[in-house]
Amino acid sequence: MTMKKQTKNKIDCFFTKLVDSPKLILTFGIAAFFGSSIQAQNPIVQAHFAPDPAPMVYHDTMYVYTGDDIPGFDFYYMTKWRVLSSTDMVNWTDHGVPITLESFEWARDRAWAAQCIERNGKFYWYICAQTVENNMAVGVAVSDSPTGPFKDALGKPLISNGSWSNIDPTVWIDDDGQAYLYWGNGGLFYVKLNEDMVSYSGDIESVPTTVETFGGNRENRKLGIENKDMYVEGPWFYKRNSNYYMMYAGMGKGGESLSYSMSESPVGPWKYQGKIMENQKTNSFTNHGGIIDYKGNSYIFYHTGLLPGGGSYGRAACVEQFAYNADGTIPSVNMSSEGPQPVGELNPYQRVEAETMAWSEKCAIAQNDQVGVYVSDARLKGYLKVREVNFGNKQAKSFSASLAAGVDGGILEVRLDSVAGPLVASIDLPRTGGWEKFQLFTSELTSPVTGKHDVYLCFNGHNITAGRELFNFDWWKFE
Ligand code: FUB
Repeated sequence: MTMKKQTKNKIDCFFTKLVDSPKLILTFGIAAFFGSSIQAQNPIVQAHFAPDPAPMVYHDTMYVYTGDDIPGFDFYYMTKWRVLSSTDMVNWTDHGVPITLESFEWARDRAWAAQCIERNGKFYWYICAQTVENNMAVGVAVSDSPTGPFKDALGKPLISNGSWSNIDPTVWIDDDGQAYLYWGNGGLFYVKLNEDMVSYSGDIESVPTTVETFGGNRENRKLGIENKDMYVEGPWFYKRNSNYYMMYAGMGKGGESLSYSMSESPVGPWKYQGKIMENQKTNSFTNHGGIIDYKGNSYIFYHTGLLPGGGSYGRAACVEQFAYNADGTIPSVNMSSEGPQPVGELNPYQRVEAETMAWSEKCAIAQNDQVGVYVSDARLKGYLKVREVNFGNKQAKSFSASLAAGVDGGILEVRLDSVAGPLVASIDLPRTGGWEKFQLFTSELTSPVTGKHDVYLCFNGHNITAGRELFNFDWWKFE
């Protein structure tokens, strides 16, 4: 792992030089990638960092399990894991932080990549973290719900053998019911999980990462063998039709690519297929992805360091739609700011959590025991954009929102189709008795609303300085 850190830092520096200087290029790169943030859809969450996205589909909903980067440190300093969900692939609901390092008594640091899977109505979230013995281990938390609460299933790691390679678990249950857990940095390993999903049978198997199987490995590089790729870390194991796939972080020019291998069996032999996603000047050395089908489409999740304030240690989840080739191979996929097309609509006549949004600026996400997750720290000129809101022909006449403000002066404005679009409702907030004392406020609409719109919930205020917190926001609905 020391080697990993050194290697990463070395290449990070190279990459940073390549991309960061002159600063203009980076600014241009980010602007070009995001386009105008009004149009942008990637990264899927902007209120915080969310690296190492691991998708899971359950009951018609796409869930994405991520880490949480804390930029400002010279390493992957991470302390918690997050969950998001979507039913339309453009609006994402933030479910906050169901587990942290404290959830695992044996864990000390480095809350790194993880993946969750459902079996018999229980959800198993495989995580990796640094142990008190100072190596990396894989653990598992269990819950009755995809969003928690989760609890350490074992009170000790599931995979722990003193190695620094024990990171990035990925799990798949095969058609015959046999579950496989793969993981590994520098090398690729697997065990056969027992039906309880929290124990395994047999030995830990090591998978050869040759030029033929995974495009090569670190040893090839050390020997000076010319490779275009190699297995680095971040495996993502799954089966589709009769093919088994292993996507992983490979090595691109100046940073990690997403590469893949295929096999006719869950345990290999693997055949290297090439790169799906080259490192495309994402301002992050790593890439870490997941692939999944949802509502008849195929999606690849990955991360970049392009969110303002981000970088190699401030990464955020993105997603693209793609189609498999007829023979089951995966085409090369480009990163975009637009992301996928919507595959659903949002009903404004039901309670909509404020933390369900397609894009946000100048706000954060918080949670407490009373209301759960909510949008916090709304600041002047910030907003939430909610896409594909279908008012139908009912002629919505009023708008209600649950808001909290420790001091008055904040205004919540509801606009249609852009931050400068028609103002349809406005709530002038008094003090509610505290920043977590939520109250319901209602505003009549300036004119009835029908049809499909993007709704902008804009943060305004009376004579307020830009940095001041305006209000916290729990949920909204039209009537
Ligand atoms: O997020 C920390 C580590 O960086 C992950 O475990 C790796 O896959 C890489 O993304």
